[in-house]
Amino acid sequence: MAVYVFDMDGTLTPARLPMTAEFAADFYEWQKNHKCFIATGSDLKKVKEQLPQNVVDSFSGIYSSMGNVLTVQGEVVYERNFKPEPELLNRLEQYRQETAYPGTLYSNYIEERVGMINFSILGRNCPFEERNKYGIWDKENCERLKIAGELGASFPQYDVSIGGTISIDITPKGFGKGQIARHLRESCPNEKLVFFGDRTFKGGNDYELAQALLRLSNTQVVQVASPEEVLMHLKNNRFEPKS
Ligand code: M1P
Repeated sequence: MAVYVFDMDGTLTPARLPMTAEFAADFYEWQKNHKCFIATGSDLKKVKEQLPQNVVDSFSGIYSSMGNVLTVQGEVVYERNFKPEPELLNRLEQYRQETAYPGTLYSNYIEERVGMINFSILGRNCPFEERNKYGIWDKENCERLKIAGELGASFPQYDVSIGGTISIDITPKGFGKGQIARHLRESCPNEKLVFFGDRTFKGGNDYELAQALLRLSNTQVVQVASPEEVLMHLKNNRFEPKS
C-alpha cells in the first residue's frame, strides 16, 4: 500500500477556507481504505477550523507548523520549537512600519507558531477580502519577494519562503517542511510515499518537502492546482505499487 501525504491550503481546501462539503464526502470515503497524512505550514488550530472532524480523525498523523508538530489521533507526538533573536523580530517590526502598501493594516502580523514564524505585513487578522487585495498589490510590487530575499541574506541561519497569499514563513534551517520526509520514511520504511501539493515548484512552500521526498527512493510528487484535481487523481488510482 502507498502512504499519501497532502498539503492543506490550495490542495485539500481552497486557501484559508474550509474544505467543501462535496470534497469532504468523497475524500472521507477514500480515506477509509488508505493511509494518509497532512503536511502543512498552518498550525493545528487552522487544520481543525478548515477540515471536518471525521476527516481530521481519519488521518494517520498531522504534521503542522511545517512539521514542527506531529499529532496522532489528537495526541502530540513531538514538538520542536526555537526562540527567535530580538534582531529578527525588530527587523520584522521595521518592515511593517515602512511598508509602501497603501491599504489598511491589521493585527497579528508576527505569528509565532511552534518552530516557525509566519510574518504578514497585512496582518493575519484581516478580513478575507483584504487578503486578495494585498495579494494583487504584492504581485505587482513584489514586497514579499524583496523582504524574503533580504531576510535570507541578513539571517542565513533561517529559511525564508513565501507562504500563501499574504505572508512569509520563516524557520530556522532544518525546521522546514523537508523534515517531514525524513520522519515519514523512518515510520514507513517500505511503503511508497506519494505527496500532493499546490506549490511543489521552486520558490513554493511545498518545494522543500517535494525535493526531500524525491531524494529518497520509492516516492512520487504530484503537483495539483486545486482540491478537485486531487480527487481526480485519487479516483484514477495510479499510485499503488504493482504487486
Ligand atoms: O498554504 C500554506 C500557507 O498558508 C498560509 O499562507 P497565507 O496566509 O499567506 O495565505 C499560512 O498559514 C502559511 O504559513 C502557510 O505556509
